[in-house]
Amino acid sequence: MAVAIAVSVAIVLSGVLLVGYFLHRSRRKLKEIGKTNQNNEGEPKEDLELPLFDLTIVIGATNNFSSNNKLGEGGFGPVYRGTLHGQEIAVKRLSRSSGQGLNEFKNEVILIAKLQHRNLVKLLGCCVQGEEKMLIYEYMPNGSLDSFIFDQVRGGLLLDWPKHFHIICGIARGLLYLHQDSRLRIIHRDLKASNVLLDNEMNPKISDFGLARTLIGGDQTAVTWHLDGLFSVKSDVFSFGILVLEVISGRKNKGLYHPNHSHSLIGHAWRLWNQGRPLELIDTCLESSCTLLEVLCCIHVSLLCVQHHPEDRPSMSSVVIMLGSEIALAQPKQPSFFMEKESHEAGSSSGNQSSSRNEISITLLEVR
Ligand SMILES: *[C@@H]1O[C@H](CO)[C@@H](O)[C@H](O)[C@H]1NC(C)=O
Ligand SMILES: *[C@@H]1O[C@H](CO)[C@@H](O)[C@H](O)[C@H]1NC(C)=O
Ligand SMILES: *[C@@H]1O[C@H](CO)[C@@H](O)[C@H](O)[C@H]1NC(C)=O
Ligand SMILES: CC(=O)N[C@H]1CO[C@H](CO)[C@@H](O)[C@@H]1O
Repeated sequence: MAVAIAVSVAIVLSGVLLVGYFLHRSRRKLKEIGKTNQNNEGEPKEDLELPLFDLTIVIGATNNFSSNNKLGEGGFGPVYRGTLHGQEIAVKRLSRSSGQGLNEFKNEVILIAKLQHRNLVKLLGCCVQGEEKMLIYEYMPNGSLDSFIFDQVRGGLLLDWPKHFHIICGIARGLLYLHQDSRLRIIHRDLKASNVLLDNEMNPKISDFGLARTLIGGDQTAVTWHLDGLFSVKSDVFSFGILVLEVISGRKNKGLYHPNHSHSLIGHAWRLWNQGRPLELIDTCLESSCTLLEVLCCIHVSLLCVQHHPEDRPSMSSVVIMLGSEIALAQPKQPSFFMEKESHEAGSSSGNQSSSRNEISITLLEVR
């Protein structure tokens, strides 16, 4: 009897002790997690609204902006690759000339950071210190679209037609989000192959949206808007049309196609369309993998997008619907050769991004 009582008391006691021990341990663990969250340098300081990174952290992440870490040179300044807590980042170091005040800059970045869509490059935060203004983005391991589509080997071997089509549809959805579905209304104004980045699964993500406001400020953007009526959502639709033609043909819009005709991809596509042989536009390395109905639909939609009169061009919501179904489409009217010259002289170039055109082709943003 005494033994039985002693044993059961011992069992109960050890049970209580065990529970107490585990409770204590998990409490301590929670505390530790809390501590690392608070103290870890490099963590964003104001994690609620705008992650603000310290300059020393960014310098550490990018090897003090070493040339080895440089990814490229955009119209707004150089872009560096970096590593922060094991996560890869891309740091856009904005040109110092922008006259934007600190608070305005931060406010704009807060707005832009709220734009989130799987076909937009994610803005992680910014770094402001002295003269320096930087934007910190998620890193896109597969670079920009132009390095694939204008390269026969990389484009044809690594990306078959289904992937090309996936990329076209993704860009359309990202643009639709900017134009209509986001809380802000954004006109990109510089959509081109080098501004479409690819993640590790080759999903397209639009970059450089919303930069105009962060650099120039809302008021001045509004002035640009009034002076230059050409820019509207329909000019983005136009750029999208060119981009689709480039993706299908693997050629740049500004290339030379025929000595006796318009020297552009649009002119080339328009001629082939009118001669009833649009499929000749397809990049030869895509021919074996392509679905003719999808390619035809893409060519048709792109010609609708580059029509001369902006009011004839479809909205991005129509474009997304047209790409996703087999509905009958309207016959495209004469494309705009003027616009094409105007806005794409320097466009779709991967090599020379420092040309002046990029610096003024900025993004328009209106608060709804
Ligand atoms: C980073 O580089 C700049 C100029 O290249 C230099 O002045 C500065 O001291 C460097 N900073 C660090 C932390 O190495
Ligand atoms: C271009 O036009 C010229 C004269 O009009 C003609 O002789 C030539 O064959 C044409 N070139 C092509 C490639 O059609
Ligand atoms: C890039 O464009 C600038 C200005 O248009 C020009 O001065 C420069 O030579 C170009 N660079 C290349 C590599 O084409
Ligand atoms: C086609 C291509 O280059 N794909 C690469 C994209 O990035 C991932 C991750 O870095 C690579 O594994 C793929 O090979």
